[in-house]
Amino acid sequence: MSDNSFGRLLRVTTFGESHGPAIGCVVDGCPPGIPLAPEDFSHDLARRATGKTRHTSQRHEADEVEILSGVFEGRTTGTPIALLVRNTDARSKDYAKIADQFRPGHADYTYLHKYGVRDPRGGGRSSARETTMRVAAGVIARKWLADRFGVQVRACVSQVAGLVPGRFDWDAVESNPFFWPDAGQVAELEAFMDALRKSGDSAGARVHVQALGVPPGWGEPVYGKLDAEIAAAMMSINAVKGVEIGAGFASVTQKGSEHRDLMSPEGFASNHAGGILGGISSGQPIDVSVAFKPTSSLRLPGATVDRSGAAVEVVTTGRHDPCVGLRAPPICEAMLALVLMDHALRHRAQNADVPPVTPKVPGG
Ligand code: EPS
Repeated sequence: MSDNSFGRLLRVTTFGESHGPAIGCVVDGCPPGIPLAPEDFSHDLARRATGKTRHTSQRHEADEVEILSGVFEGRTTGTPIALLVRNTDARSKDYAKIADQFRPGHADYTYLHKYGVRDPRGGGRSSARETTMRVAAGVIARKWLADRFGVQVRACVSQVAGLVPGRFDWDAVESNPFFWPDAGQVAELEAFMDALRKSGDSAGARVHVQALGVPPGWGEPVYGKLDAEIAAAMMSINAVKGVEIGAGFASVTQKGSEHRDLMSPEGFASNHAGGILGGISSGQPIDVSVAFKPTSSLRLPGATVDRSGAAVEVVTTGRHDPCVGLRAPPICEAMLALVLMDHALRHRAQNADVPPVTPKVPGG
């Protein structure tokens, strides 16, 4: 396994398994002088955590971050920042029965083909537990982006199965357990999730993640396009099956006259580009939409094979998310922030001396 790192100038490496002693990350390339304390991580880690409501996995982790290196007297030193979170509530016996079976739709099957060995406890490295460390690393990027550029990154759940918000209010998002932008639909979502959980099945979801205040110019043509690296970052999150930037697949049926975002000295008239033109940020909000598949660990019996190739029926018990996308907004925010910080540093390295040559069209 060699690709456990991402980013060029801001390089993040994560390690650890769901039922190992701990998970962790190393954030290398972070500029010095950023105030950083263990409590800075608490808010975003709690937003992502299991066990906060009945609608997620009931595993209860403390998710306390230990800063092992890279910080002295409360500030980053420019050396690698190592963060550790100990696993405190793993229940490996839940996995004993299926240790030699492959859950249909799960990475069990491909991990074993690839490595010839796998850690079946809690899905090992393929568990969504790993996303804890992405969120922790993302806290550093969010701080730096906000402090240096006023960039804000936010996300909401914009679809669960067939349910879509009746209205879109960012102020509602953090006040309900679904990161849902329509407070009037929370009761309906609760009823949906309760019925789903009782049925033993799972549902997919869509997450909308947005960055505000990104200046024009970030992104590296041709093979380091900002949208390409955002898409790769989102696709690296467990259970992600699709990513759209701006109008995304709706671009297929739009006419050019409809898709182009008209410009005037007052601003852009629309944002079908999702804030990225030619792989470079335009100064408009960066809009990304991410599709999460329905969780594959189901207590509903399903046909599969075991390690010897024999047909068996698999039943997965234990503490699983009926809709893993419900915990994904902080993960998508973190990945977007990390990609943006990496690109801000890359842009600074090459182009810090480029003077302003044309007025900025207000991005909105
Ligand atoms: C997960 C299955 C469950 C979740 C886990 C993700 O793990 P376990 O069966 O080991 O309790 O609880 O999520 C987390 C622990 C977390 O922190 O996100 C999976 O299969 O991906």
